[in-house]
Amino acid sequence: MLTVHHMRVSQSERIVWLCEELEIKYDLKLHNRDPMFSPQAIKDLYEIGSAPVIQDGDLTMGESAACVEYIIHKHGDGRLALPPSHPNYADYVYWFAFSNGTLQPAVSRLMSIKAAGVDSSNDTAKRYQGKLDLYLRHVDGRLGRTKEWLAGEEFTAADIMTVFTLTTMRTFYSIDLSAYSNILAYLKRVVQRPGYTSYREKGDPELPLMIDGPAPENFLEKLKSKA
Ligand SMILES: N[C@@H](CCC(=O)N[C@@H](CS)C(=O)NCC(=O)O)C(=O)O
Repeated sequence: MLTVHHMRVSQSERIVWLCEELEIKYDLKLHNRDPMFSPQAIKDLYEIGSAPVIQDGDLTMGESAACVEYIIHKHGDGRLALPPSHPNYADYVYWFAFSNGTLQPAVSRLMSIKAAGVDSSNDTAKRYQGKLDLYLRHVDGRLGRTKEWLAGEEFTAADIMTVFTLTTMRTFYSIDLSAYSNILAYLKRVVQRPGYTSYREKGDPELPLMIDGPAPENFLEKLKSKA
C-alpha cells in the first residue's frame, strides 16, 4: 500500500491532490509543522527532512517531482502525464520542470532574503522580485493562450506541480496576483476540480483558498498561535 506523508500547509499538498485526482488507494498520514519546520517524524523518515515523503513497500522517497512521477507510473497507469507521442508532450515536460526548477525557487529565494532582514528596496531583492514578476507573466501568458491548463487542453501533473506556488506558497511570501487575470481564471478552474476539493477536505481543511488577486493573509501566523 502506498503511504503519503503530508505536512499540513506545505508542498506535499501536491501528492495528496495527485492521489485524489488519480483516485488510487493510499494511506494518508498527516503531520503538523513543529512549529514551523518539519516535525521529527518526517526527519526520521527522510534524511533531508522535507515534505513530501512517500513510502511504498521498501521504498521511502521525498522530492515532490519524483513522488509525482513515481506515483503516476507505478500506481496511475501513466495518467496525468503526457506520453512522447502526444502533440503537447514538450509543453507538459517544460511546465512540469518549470514549476520546481524556476517558479518555486524564485519565491523561496525572496522569502529567504526577507527572512534575513533584507529590505525590498535592496538591489538584489529588486532583481529577484523582477525575476518573479517575469516568471508570473510567463505563466499568465501561457494560460492566456491555452485558456485551459498549462500543457494545453488536458489537465496534467504540470498543473499539480505548479498550483502550490500560486496559492499556498503565498502564505510564506506575500504575492499579489491581481495583475495576472489568466492565472486567476485558472485558479478558479482548479478549485472546481473534485480531486482538489477532496485533497483539501482530507489534507488541509482549515486552509483558506488562496485564489484571489490580493495577497492572502498570513495563515502561518494563525498556525503558530495554535501550536
Ligand atoms: N524540492 C522539495 C522541497 C521540499 C520542501 O522544502 N518542503 C518544505 C515544505 S513546503 C519543508 O519540508 N520544509 C520544512 C523543513 O525543511 O524542515 C520538494 O519539492 O519536495
